[in-house]
Amino acid sequence: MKMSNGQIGRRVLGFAVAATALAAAGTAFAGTLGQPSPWEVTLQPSASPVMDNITWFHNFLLVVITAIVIFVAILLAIVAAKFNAKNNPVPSKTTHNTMIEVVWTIVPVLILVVIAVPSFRLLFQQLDVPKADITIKATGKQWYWTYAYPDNGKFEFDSLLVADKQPRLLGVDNEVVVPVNKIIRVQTTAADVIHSFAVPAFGIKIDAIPGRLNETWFKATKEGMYYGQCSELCGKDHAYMPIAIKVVSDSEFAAWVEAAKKKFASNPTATYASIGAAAQ
Ligand SMILES: [Cu+2]
Repeated sequence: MKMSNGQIGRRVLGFAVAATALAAAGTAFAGTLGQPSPWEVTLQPSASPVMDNITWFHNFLLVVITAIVIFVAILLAIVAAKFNAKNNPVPSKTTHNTMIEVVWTIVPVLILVVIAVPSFRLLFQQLDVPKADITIKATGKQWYWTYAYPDNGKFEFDSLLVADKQPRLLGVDNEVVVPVNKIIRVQTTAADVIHSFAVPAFGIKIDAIPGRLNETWFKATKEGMYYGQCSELCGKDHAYMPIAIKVVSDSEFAAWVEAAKKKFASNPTATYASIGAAAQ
């Protein structure tokens, strides 16, 4: 199919308008803390030091790749315009240029080093768990999560999707509750197949693997509700095992722990609590 210049112009204009609209929508709807928004194209707003750094690193890389893409596109345009068969009928026979070969080897290496330094720093921050104030254990099951609080009375409860609760497909019956500005260590495992514990606003995503105990951490810096989802294909209801974390003040957390100890004491699935009690 051959297009006229007018058609090409209109198509390019169409793409530009669509891209601008998408970017504008992204900026307009990027603001909901703790949950996704319609037409969101950016990362969710950050609520932890790790996510602050992930967001910074993402924006930094966006600048780097944009500069590289523009630079390469300009070079390609120059080559296509100046050195096509019509404009350059007698091509140069040059095969080597030491200077340019050194530059196009060294410069990409330097760019990679500049990217690697903050990248490794971020990896260490994510994987090197600081001294934790509270540990919670999340066990992935087909298709819900079970949470245990070994430091706060050893109770355990299941957290299941509630179909008509908002936000849609994220609301659960029993939310995880943690105090604000405290280091929370999250240990993950699974009872059946591999699941993955992910909460975008905290910048955490870690596999929950049967027979293994993985760990990660977060420090929520703002009170509120935060939602995540299982992020490892785990069967037919993979999309229906959300993660809901409520971040509250220290006193609210203490009150919740007291209530939860009673509420979940008779939980028939509370194997962790019963085994823990029997062992003592
Ligand atoms: Cu899962």
